[in-house]
Amino acid sequence: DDMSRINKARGLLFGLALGDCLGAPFEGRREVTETDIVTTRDGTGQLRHTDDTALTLVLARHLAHRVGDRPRTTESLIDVDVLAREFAEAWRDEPWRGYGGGVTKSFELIVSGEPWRSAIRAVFPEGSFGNGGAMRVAPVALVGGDVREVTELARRSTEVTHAHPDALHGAVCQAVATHLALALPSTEPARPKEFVRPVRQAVSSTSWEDKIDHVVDLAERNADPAEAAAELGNDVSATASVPLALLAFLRHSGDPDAVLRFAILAGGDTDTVAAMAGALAGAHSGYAALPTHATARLEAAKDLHLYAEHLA
Ligand code: R7I
Ligand code: MG
Ligand code: MG
Ligand code: MG
Repeated sequence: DDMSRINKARGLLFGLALGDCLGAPFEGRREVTETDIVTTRDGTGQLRHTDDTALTLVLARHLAHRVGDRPRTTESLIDVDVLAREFAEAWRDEPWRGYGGGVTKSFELIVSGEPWRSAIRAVFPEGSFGNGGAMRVAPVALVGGDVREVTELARRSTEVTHAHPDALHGAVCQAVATHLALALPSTEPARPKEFVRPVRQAVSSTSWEDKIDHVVDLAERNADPAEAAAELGNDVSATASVPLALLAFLRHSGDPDAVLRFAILAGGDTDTVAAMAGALAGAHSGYAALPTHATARLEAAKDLHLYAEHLA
Protein backbone atom coordinates (compact mmCIF):
# COMPACT_ATOMS: atom_id res chain seq x y z
CA ASP A 1 0.00 0.00 0.00
CA ASP A 2 0.91 3.72 -0.06
CA MET A 3 2.26 3.81 3.51
CA SER A 4 4.63 0.94 2.91
CA ARG A 5 5.66 2.47 -0.44
CA ILE A 6 6.63 5.74 1.29
CA ASN A 7 8.26 3.84 4.13
CA LYS A 8 10.37 1.93 1.60
CA ALA A 9 11.23 5.05 -0.45
CA ARG A 10 12.36 6.81 2.73
CA GLY A 11 14.22 3.68 3.78
CA LEU A 12 16.10 3.64 0.47
CA LEU A 13 17.28 7.26 0.69
CA PHE A 14 17.90 7.36 4.46
CA GLY A 15 19.63 3.96 4.39
CA LEU A 16 21.98 5.28 1.70
CA ALA A 17 22.78 8.50 3.57
CA LEU A 18 23.20 6.64 6.86
CA GLY A 19 25.69 4.22 5.31
CA ASP A 20 27.61 7.13 3.80
CA CYS A 21 27.73 9.09 7.08
CA LEU A 22 28.56 6.12 9.31
CA GLY A 23 31.17 4.78 6.89
CA ALA A 24 32.84 8.10 6.02
CA PRO A 25 35.14 8.36 9.08
CA PHE A 26 36.74 5.02 8.12
CA GLU A 27 37.07 5.38 4.33
CA GLY A 28 40.40 3.93 3.20
CA ARG A 29 41.09 2.09 6.47
CA ARG A 30 42.14 -1.54 6.33
CA GLU A 31 40.60 -2.41 9.67
CA VAL A 32 37.53 -1.09 11.45
CA THR A 33 36.15 -2.37 14.75
CA GLU A 34 32.56 -2.83 15.91
CA THR A 35 33.23 -0.24 18.66
CA ASP A 36 34.37 2.36 16.08
CA ILE A 37 31.03 2.03 14.24
CA VAL A 38 28.75 1.92 17.27
CA THR A 39 30.46 4.97 18.79
CA THR A 40 29.74 6.96 15.61
CA ARG A 41 26.18 5.64 15.29
CA ASP A 42 25.20 6.27 18.93
CA GLY A 43 26.94 9.64 19.31
CA THR A 44 25.34 13.08 19.28
CA GLY A 45 25.53 15.96 16.82
CA GLN A 46 25.01 16.10 13.10
CA LEU A 47 26.11 13.21 10.84
CA ARG A 48 27.88 14.79 7.86
CA HIS A 49 27.61 13.15 4.46
CA THR A 50 30.06 12.96 1.55
CA ASP A 51 29.86 13.06 -2.27
CA ASP A 52 27.90 9.78 -2.30
CA THR A 53 24.83 11.38 -0.70
CA ALA A 54 25.40 14.80 -2.31
CA LEU A 55 25.18 13.32 -5.85
CA THR A 56 22.31 10.98 -4.88
CA LEU A 57 20.34 14.08 -3.87
CA VAL A 58 21.13 15.71 -7.24
CA LEU A 59 19.84 12.65 -9.11
CA ALA A 60 16.74 12.41 -6.85
CA ARG A 61 15.96 16.08 -7.55
CA HIS A 62 16.50 15.58 -11.29
CA LEU A 63 14.04 12.66 -11.32
CA ALA A 64 11.51 14.42 -9.04
CA HIS A 65 11.32 17.33 -11.49
CA ARG A 66 10.55 15.00 -14.44
CA VAL A 67 8.56 12.10 -13.02
CA GLY A 68 5.21 13.72 -13.84
CA ASP A 69 6.04 14.47 -17.50
CA ARG A 70 3.97 12.73 -20.24
CA PRO A 71 4.70 10.75 -22.26
CA ARG A 72 7.15 9.22 -19.83
CA THR A 73 10.29 7.73 -21.35
CA THR A 74 13.79 7.09 -19.98
CA GLU A 75 14.89 10.05 -22.17
CA SER A 76 12.33 12.34 -20.52
CA LEU A 77 13.19 11.09 -17.00
CA ILE A 78 16.92 11.74 -17.42
CA ASP A 79 18.20 14.61 -19.55
CA VAL A 80 21.88 13.63 -19.74
CA ASP A 81 23.14 17.11 -20.67
CA VAL A 82 21.28 18.75 -17.79
CA LEU A 83 22.23 16.00 -15.31
CA ALA A 84 25.94 16.29 -16.18
CA ARG A 85 25.78 20.03 -15.43
CA GLU A 86 23.83 19.50 -12.19
CA PHE A 87 26.41 16.99 -10.89
CA ALA A 88 29.23 19.37 -11.83
CA GLU A 89 27.51 22.29 -10.09
CA ALA A 90 27.08 20.26 -6.89
CA TRP A 91 30.85 19.66 -6.92
CA ARG A 92 31.54 23.36 -7.66
CA ASP A 93 29.36 24.44 -4.69
CA GLU A 94 30.85 21.92 -2.23
CA PRO A 95 34.14 20.57 -3.60
CA TRP A 96 35.22 19.44 -0.10
CA ARG A 97 32.75 16.52 0.08
CA GLY A 98 35.42 13.92 -0.78
CA TYR A 99 35.12 13.54 -4.57
CA GLY A 100 37.41 11.19 -6.55
CA GLY A 101 40.29 12.61 -8.58
CA GLY A 102 38.84 11.70 -11.99
CA VAL A 103 35.41 13.24 -11.48
CA THR A 104 36.95 16.34 -9.91
CA LYS A 105 38.81 17.06 -13.16
CA SER A 106 35.72 16.24 -15.29
CA PHE A 107 33.50 18.53 -13.21
CA GLU A 108 36.07 21.34 -13.38
CA LEU A 109 36.02 21.09 -17.20
CA ILE A 110 32.20 20.85 -17.41
CA VAL A 111 31.77 23.90 -15.18
CA SER A 112 34.15 25.81 -17.47
CA GLY A 113 32.00 24.94 -20.52
CA GLU A 114 33.54 21.79 -22.00
CA PRO A 115 30.98 19.21 -23.28
CA TRP A 116 30.64 16.31 -20.78
CA ARG A 117 31.33 13.62 -23.39
CA SER A 118 34.93 14.81 -23.81
CA ALA A 119 35.38 16.15 -20.25
CA ILE A 120 34.83 12.69 -18.70
CA ARG A 121 37.70 11.21 -20.73
CA ALA A 122 40.25 13.88 -19.82
CA VAL A 123 41.84 11.86 -16.97
CA PHE A 124 40.88 8.28 -17.92
CA PRO A 125 40.65 7.96 -21.73
CA GLU A 126 38.72 4.65 -21.46
CA GLY A 127 36.33 6.23 -18.96
CA SER A 128 36.47 5.95 -15.16
CA PHE A 129 35.83 2.51 -13.63
CA GLY A 130 35.20 4.08 -10.20
CA ASN A 131 32.07 3.34 -8.18
CA GLY A 132 30.78 6.92 -8.46
CA GLY A 133 27.89 5.90 -10.74
CA ALA A 134 26.79 2.97 -8.56
CA MET A 135 27.04 4.91 -5.28
CA ARG A 136 24.38 7.46 -6.36
CA VAL A 137 22.17 5.30 -8.62
CA ALA A 138 19.59 4.00 -6.10
CA PRO A 139 16.87 6.65 -6.72
CA VAL A 140 16.29 5.30 -10.26
CA ALA A 141 14.83 2.18 -8.62
CA LEU A 142 11.98 4.35 -7.32
CA VAL A 143 10.92 5.58 -10.77
CA GLY A 144 11.75 2.66 -13.07
CA GLY A 145 8.66 0.50 -13.59
CA ASP A 146 10.48 -2.72 -14.42
CA VAL A 147 13.99 -4.19 -14.64
CA ARG A 148 14.45 -3.05 -18.23
CA GLU A 149 13.58 0.56 -17.42
CA VAL A 150 15.68 0.57 -14.23
CA THR A 151 18.63 -0.77 -16.24
CA GLU A 152 18.29 1.96 -18.86
CA LEU A 153 17.97 4.70 -16.21
CA ALA A 154 21.01 3.33 -14.36
CA ARG A 155 23.09 3.52 -17.54
CA ARG A 156 21.90 7.05 -18.41
CA SER A 157 22.56 8.40 -14.91
CA THR A 158 26.05 6.86 -14.83
CA GLU A 159 27.34 7.58 -18.34
CA VAL A 160 27.54 11.35 -17.78
CA THR A 161 30.57 10.78 -15.52
CA HIS A 162 31.65 7.14 -15.95
CA ALA A 163 32.08 5.68 -19.45
CA HIS A 164 33.94 2.48 -18.52
CA PRO A 165 31.81 -0.70 -18.99
CA ASP A 166 32.53 -1.89 -15.42
CA ALA A 167 31.25 1.37 -13.94
CA LEU A 168 28.04 0.93 -15.98
CA HIS A 169 27.64 -2.77 -15.05
CA GLY A 170 28.16 -1.86 -11.39
CA ALA A 171 25.45 0.80 -11.52
CA VAL A 172 23.03 -1.60 -13.25
CA CYS A 173 23.76 -4.26 -10.61
CA GLN A 174 23.12 -1.84 -7.73
CA ALA A 175 20.01 -0.26 -9.32
CA VAL A 176 18.32 -3.56 -10.21
CA ALA A 177 19.11 -5.03 -6.77
CA THR A 178 17.57 -1.92 -5.17
CA HIS A 179 14.48 -2.28 -7.37
CA LEU A 180 14.11 -5.92 -6.25
CA ALA A 181 14.63 -4.96 -2.59
CA LEU A 182 11.75 -2.46 -2.90
CA ALA A 183 9.49 -5.18 -4.33
CA LEU A 184 10.40 -7.81 -1.71
CA PRO A 185 8.05 -7.62 1.31
CA SER A 186 9.90 -6.39 4.40
CA THR A 187 8.77 -9.46 6.31
CA GLU A 188 10.48 -11.83 3.84
CA PRO A 189 14.26 -12.29 4.02
CA ALA A 190 16.13 -12.18 0.70
CA ARG A 191 17.08 -15.68 -0.47
CA PRO A 192 20.47 -15.10 -2.12
CA LYS A 193 20.21 -17.33 -5.17
CA GLU A 194 16.63 -16.32 -6.07
CA PHE A 195 17.20 -12.66 -5.23
CA VAL A 196 20.14 -12.19 -7.60
CA ARG A 197 18.63 -14.01 -10.61
CA PRO A 198 17.21 -10.86 -12.32
CA VAL A 199 20.36 -8.92 -11.40
CA ARG A 200 22.47 -11.58 -13.08
CA GLN A 201 20.28 -11.30 -16.19
CA ALA A 202 20.45 -7.49 -16.25
CA VAL A 203 24.27 -7.21 -16.20
CA SER A 204 25.33 -8.02 -19.74
CA SER A 205 28.79 -9.28 -18.83
CA THR A 206 30.11 -12.74 -17.99
CA SER A 207 32.67 -11.36 -15.52
CA TRP A 208 29.83 -9.66 -13.60
CA GLU A 209 27.74 -12.85 -13.71
CA ASP A 210 30.73 -14.63 -12.13
CA LYS A 211 31.05 -11.89 -9.48
CA ILE A 212 27.38 -12.27 -8.58
CA ASP A 213 27.75 -16.06 -8.34
CA HIS A 214 30.70 -15.48 -6.02
CA VAL A 215 28.51 -13.24 -3.83
CA VAL A 216 25.85 -15.97 -3.58
CA ASP A 217 28.52 -18.51 -2.67
CA LEU A 218 29.88 -16.26 0.10
CA ALA A 219 26.36 -15.55 1.39
CA GLU A 220 25.59 -19.27 1.58
CA ARG A 221 28.91 -19.87 3.40
CA ASN A 222 28.11 -17.09 5.92
CA ALA A 223 31.38 -15.33 5.09
CA ASP A 224 32.51 -12.68 7.58
CA PRO A 225 33.44 -9.12 6.53
CA ALA A 226 37.21 -9.76 6.40
CA GLU A 227 36.78 -12.86 4.25
CA ALA A 228 34.32 -10.99 2.02
CA ALA A 229 36.74 -8.09 1.51
CA ALA A 230 39.61 -10.46 0.74
CA GLU A 231 37.61 -12.36 -1.88
CA LEU A 232 35.51 -9.59 -3.48
CA GLY A 233 37.69 -6.52 -2.93
CA ASN A 234 36.73 -3.32 -1.10
CA ASP A 235 38.22 -0.46 -3.11
CA VAL A 236 36.85 2.52 -5.11
CA SER A 237 36.41 0.55 -8.35
CA ALA A 238 32.85 -0.52 -9.18
CA THR A 239 34.02 -4.12 -9.63
CA ALA A 240 35.52 -4.32 -6.13
CA SER A 241 32.76 -2.59 -4.18
CA VAL A 242 29.28 -3.21 -5.67
CA PRO A 243 29.46 -7.01 -5.10
CA LEU A 244 30.61 -6.47 -1.49
CA ALA A 245 27.61 -4.20 -0.83
CA LEU A 246 25.24 -6.79 -2.29
CA LEU A 247 26.77 -9.43 -0.03
CA ALA A 248 26.38 -7.23 3.08
CA PHE A 249 22.67 -6.98 2.28
CA LEU A 250 22.21 -10.70 1.55
CA ARG A 251 24.08 -11.73 4.72
CA HIS A 252 21.79 -9.70 7.02
CA SER A 253 18.59 -8.83 5.08
CA GLY A 254 15.86 -7.81 7.53
CA ASP A 255 18.39 -6.16 9.87
CA PRO A 256 19.60 -2.84 8.36
CA ASP A 257 21.89 -2.05 11.30
CA ALA A 258 23.70 -5.39 10.83
CA VAL A 259 23.92 -4.79 7.05
CA LEU A 260 25.63 -1.43 7.64
CA ARG A 261 28.01 -2.86 10.24
CA PHE A 262 29.02 -5.71 7.90
CA ALA A 263 29.71 -3.22 5.08
CA ILE A 264 31.85 -0.95 7.27
CA LEU A 265 33.69 -3.79 9.06
CA ALA A 266 34.91 -4.93 5.63
CA GLY A 267 37.08 -1.79 5.48
CA GLY A 268 38.31 -0.01 2.35
CA ASP A 269 35.73 2.22 0.62
CA THR A 270 33.51 2.09 3.71
CA ASP A 271 31.28 5.10 3.03
CA THR A 272 30.42 3.93 -0.47
CA VAL A 273 29.96 0.22 0.27
CA ALA A 274 27.79 1.11 3.28
CA ALA A 275 25.83 3.67 1.22
CA MET A 276 25.02 1.03 -1.42
CA ALA A 277 24.28 -1.69 1.16
CA GLY A 278 22.21 0.81 3.17
CA ALA A 279 20.09 1.68 0.12
CA LEU A 280 19.33 -2.03 -0.37
CA ALA A 281 18.57 -2.63 3.32
CA GLY A 282 16.43 0.49 3.64
CA ALA A 283 14.51 -0.28 0.43
CA HIS A 284 13.74 -3.75 1.77
CA SER A 285 13.08 -3.09 5.47
CA GLY A 286 11.79 0.49 5.28
CA TYR A 287 12.56 3.71 7.14
CA ALA A 288 10.90 2.55 10.37
CA ALA A 289 13.46 -0.27 10.65
CA LEU A 290 16.48 2.09 10.57
CA PRO A 291 18.11 3.27 13.84
CA THR A 292 16.02 6.40 14.55
CA HIS A 293 18.56 8.08 16.83
CA ALA A 294 20.99 8.13 13.86
CA THR A 295 18.55 9.00 11.02
CA ALA A 296 17.38 12.05 12.97
CA ARG A 297 20.98 13.35 13.00
CA LEU A 298 21.54 13.16 9.24
CA GLU A 299 22.63 16.47 7.76
CA ALA A 300 20.33 16.01 4.74
CA ALA A 301 17.27 14.64 6.61
CA LYS A 302 14.94 17.36 5.31
CA ASP A 303 15.84 16.85 1.62
CA LEU A 304 15.78 13.06 1.99
CA HIS A 305 12.20 13.23 3.31
CA LEU A 306 11.19 15.63 0.53
CA TYR A 307 12.51 13.48 -2.34
CA ALA A 308 11.31 10.20 -0.80
CA GLU A 309 7.77 11.56 -0.68
CA HIS A 310 8.03 12.99 -4.20
CA LEU A 311 9.48 9.83 -5.78
CA ALA A 312 7.38 7.29 -3.83
O1 R7I B 1 34.09 7.03 -9.21
P1 R7I B 1 34.29 8.28 -8.46
O2 R7I B 1 33.18 9.21 -8.33
O3 R7I B 1 34.82 7.91 -7.00
C1 R7I B 1 33.95 7.52 -6.00
C2 R7I B 1 34.71 7.37 -4.74
C3 R7I B 1 33.85 6.94 -3.60
O4 R7I B 1 34.62 6.18 -2.69
C4 R7I B 1 33.44 8.24 -2.97
O5 R7I B 1 33.14 8.07 -1.60
C5 R7I B 1 34.64 9.15 -3.19
O6 R7I B 1 35.58 9.06 -2.15
O7 R7I B 1 35.25 8.66 -4.37
O8 R7I B 1 35.56 9.07 -8.96
P2 R7I B 1 36.69 8.75 -10.05
O9 R7I B 1 37.74 9.73 -9.78
O10 R7I B 1 36.08 8.68 -11.38
O11 R7I B 1 37.21 7.28 -9.69
C6 R7I B 1 37.72 7.00 -8.40
C7 R7I B 1 39.14 6.46 -8.49
O12 R7I B 1 39.15 5.22 -9.19
C8 R7I B 1 40.10 7.34 -9.24
O13 R7I B 1 40.54 8.42 -8.47
C9 R7I B 1 41.19 6.33 -9.58
O14 R7I B 1 42.00 6.10 -8.45
C10 R7I B 1 40.40 5.08 -9.86
N1 R7I B 1 40.15 4.93 -11.32
C11 R7I B 1 41.07 4.59 -12.23
N2 R7I B 1 42.39 4.35 -12.10
C12 R7I B 1 43.08 4.03 -13.21
N3 R7I B 1 42.50 3.94 -14.44
C13 R7I B 1 38.98 5.06 -11.97
N4 R7I B 1 39.13 4.83 -13.30
C14 R7I B 1 40.41 4.52 -13.48
C15 R7I B 1 41.17 4.17 -14.66
O15 R7I B 1 40.68 4.08 -15.80
MG1 MG C 1 32.25 9.55 -0.38
MG1 MG D 1 35.85 10.03 -0.31
MG1 MG E 1 33.81 6.22 -0.80
